[in-house]
Amino acid sequence: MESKIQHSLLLFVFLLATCPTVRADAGNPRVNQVGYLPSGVKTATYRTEDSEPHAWTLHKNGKAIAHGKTSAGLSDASSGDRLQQIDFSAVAVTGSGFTLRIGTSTSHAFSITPIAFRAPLYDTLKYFYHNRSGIPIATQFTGSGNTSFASNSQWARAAGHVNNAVNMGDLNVPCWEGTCRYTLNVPKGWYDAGDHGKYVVNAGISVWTLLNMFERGMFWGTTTQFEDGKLNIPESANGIPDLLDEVRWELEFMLAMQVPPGHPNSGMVHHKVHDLNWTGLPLAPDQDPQQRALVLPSTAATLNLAATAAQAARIWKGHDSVFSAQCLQAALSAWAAAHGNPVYLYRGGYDSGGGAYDDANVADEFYWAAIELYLTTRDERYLPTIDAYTISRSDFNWANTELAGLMSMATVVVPFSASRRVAAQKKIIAIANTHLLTQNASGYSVPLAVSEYDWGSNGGVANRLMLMALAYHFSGDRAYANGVTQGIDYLFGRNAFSTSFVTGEGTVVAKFPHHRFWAGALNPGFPLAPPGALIGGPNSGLQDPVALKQLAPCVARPATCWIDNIEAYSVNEVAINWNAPLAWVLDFQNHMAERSAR
Ligand code: 9MR
Repeated sequence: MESKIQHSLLLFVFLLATCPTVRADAGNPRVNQVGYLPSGVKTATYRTEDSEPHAWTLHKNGKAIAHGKTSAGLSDASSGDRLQQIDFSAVAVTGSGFTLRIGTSTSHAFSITPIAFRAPLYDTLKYFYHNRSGIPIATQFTGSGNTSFASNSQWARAAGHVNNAVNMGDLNVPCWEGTCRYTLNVPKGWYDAGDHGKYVVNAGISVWTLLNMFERGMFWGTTTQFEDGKLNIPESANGIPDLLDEVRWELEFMLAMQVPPGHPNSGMVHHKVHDLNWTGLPLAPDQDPQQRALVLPSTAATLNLAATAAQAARIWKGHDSVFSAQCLQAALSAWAAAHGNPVYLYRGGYDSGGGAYDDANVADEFYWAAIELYLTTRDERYLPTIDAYTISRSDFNWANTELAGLMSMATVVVPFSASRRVAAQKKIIAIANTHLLTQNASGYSVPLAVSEYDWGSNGGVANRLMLMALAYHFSGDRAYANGVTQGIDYLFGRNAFSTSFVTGEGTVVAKFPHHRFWAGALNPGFPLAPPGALIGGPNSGLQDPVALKQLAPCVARPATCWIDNIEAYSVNEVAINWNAPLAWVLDFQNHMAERSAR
C-alpha cells in the first residue's frame, strides 16, 4: 500500500516537473517588474518546454485588454531554458496592475508609464550617499531623492573610519609596513562595495561613469534631473547640482591619495586603502577595529586620477572654479608622474584585508587619461598617445578603460575635437552593433555571450547598455534604444530567476546583498538594503565558498549561477562600479520617455 502511494506521488511529481501545462511557475512569463515605457519596445519571456507558440493575454487589474501569440520555443544557451518571446509593444494603455498570462501561468504585476524609471534612478543614486565614508549617515537624507522611498532611521549610522576610539580610521594612515615613511589623510570617498576598502581604480571608473552621465545630459539631453535639491543629500542647498556634490565626495578621496610634493614618487597616487585583515559580517563602518594601510602608488591609480580629475576640471569650471583648478592641477601632476613611472604596476601582494584590483596593463589608462586631458585643455601634446592607440575591446570595466576614453571623445562636444569625435562615434556604433547581435541571440535579451557571465556580470550588462545608448544618440537608430530597454528588462526581472537584480525595485527582488552594514539577514540589529542597489549577478566563476557549494552544477548554464545569499559575495555583492552604469542607463531611459512625451 505504502509503496503504491509512494509510486503515485512520484508519478505526480514527475508529471509536475515534466508536463508543461501543469507547471505554472511563479512569475512566468518573465517581465520587467518595474515597468515599461508607453513609447518603448515591450517584451517578455515565457519559459516552457513546448515548441509550439502559445496564446498570451495582457490583463489590467484582472481584465484582458490585449492578446497575441508567442514566438516558437528556442533553447537559450546561457540559461539552458527553453524560451518563447512575447511582444506587446503595440499596447498603448498606461497605468499599473498589468499582468501577462499564458494558460494558468501569470507574470508578476508591472506598470506601463513614462515615469517607470524615475524613482529607480534616484534610488540608484542614493546608493552612493548610503555608502559614504567619513560622515554620519543622517536619517533625513536616508530616503531617495525626488520621489520613491522614505527616509528611515534604520539606515542612519555613525561616520565610519574617522579615527574614533574603536576604529583607527582614514586620518594619518600609514603605508603598508616598510613601503613609505609618511602618513596621509584619506577620508571621505565611498566604500567600494560590501567591504570597507577604498580602491582608486574602482573609484576612477565609477566617478567617470557618473560624470559621463552628467556630460551625456549636457551635450545630448539635459541635466535638470541632477540639479541642486534633487538628490536629498547634505549638500542639497549649496547651489551646485546634487550629482556633482555626490561625485565630489569620491573625488576628494581620490585627490587625497596623491603623494604630496616632497616625498618619493610625488604626484603618483596610492593604489588603495583598506584594512590589514579582512573583517566579517555584520559590521558597521564605525565599528571596524582593523588598522588601515595605504598600498603602494601605482601607474594605474595615478592615471585614474589624471583621467577623472581632468574630466572634473571641465565639468566644475562653471560651478566652482577653485575646485576645477585644483582638479586640473592634480590631473596634470598625475599625468607627469605617470610618465615618469610608466610601469609601476600593481600585481597584488597587499591584499590580506581588501580586494586586489591588480592591473598589469596600463596602456588603456594612458589612452583614457590622454583623452580626458585633451578634451579639457586642448593641449596637443596628448594627441600622440591618443592617435597611437588601437581600440581592441568591446567592453570596459575597472581594469580596462579604453572605452571610457572613447566614450568621452564621442560624447563631449567641443569644436577642436570634431574629426576625432566623429571617428569615435562611428567606433561606438560598430561596438554597439556587436552587442545588439549578442543580445538578439539571447533568450533573455542579455548582451553577454555564454562565456561572459563573470564577477559583476550585471555591471557588465549595464556598461554594454551605455554603449548602445550612445549609439542611439549618434545614429538616431531606435534599434539601439530598444536594446537598452531590453537589457534593463533583464536586470529588473526578465531573467532565468524571474527576479529583479535591484533591491527594492519590483515584486520579487534580490534582498540579501553581501554588505557589512545592510546585514539584517544575519542580525536583526542591522537593516536590510534600501532600494536601488544592483547585485553583481550570475557568475560562473563561483569564487566564494557559499556559491561554490550551493551552485556548482550551474557552470554549464552560467546565467543560472546566482543565489540571493548575503555570504555569496562573488554573485551577490553590490558595488559602486555596478550602480554607476545602472544610474546612467536609467537616466537615459527617462530621457527617452520624456522625448516621446513631447
Ligand atoms: O569587481 C571585481 C572583480 O572584477 C574581480 O574579479 C574580483 C576579484 O578580485 O573583485 C571584484 O571587486 C571586489 C573587490 O575586490 C573588493 N570589494 C568588492 C568588489 C566587488 O565584489
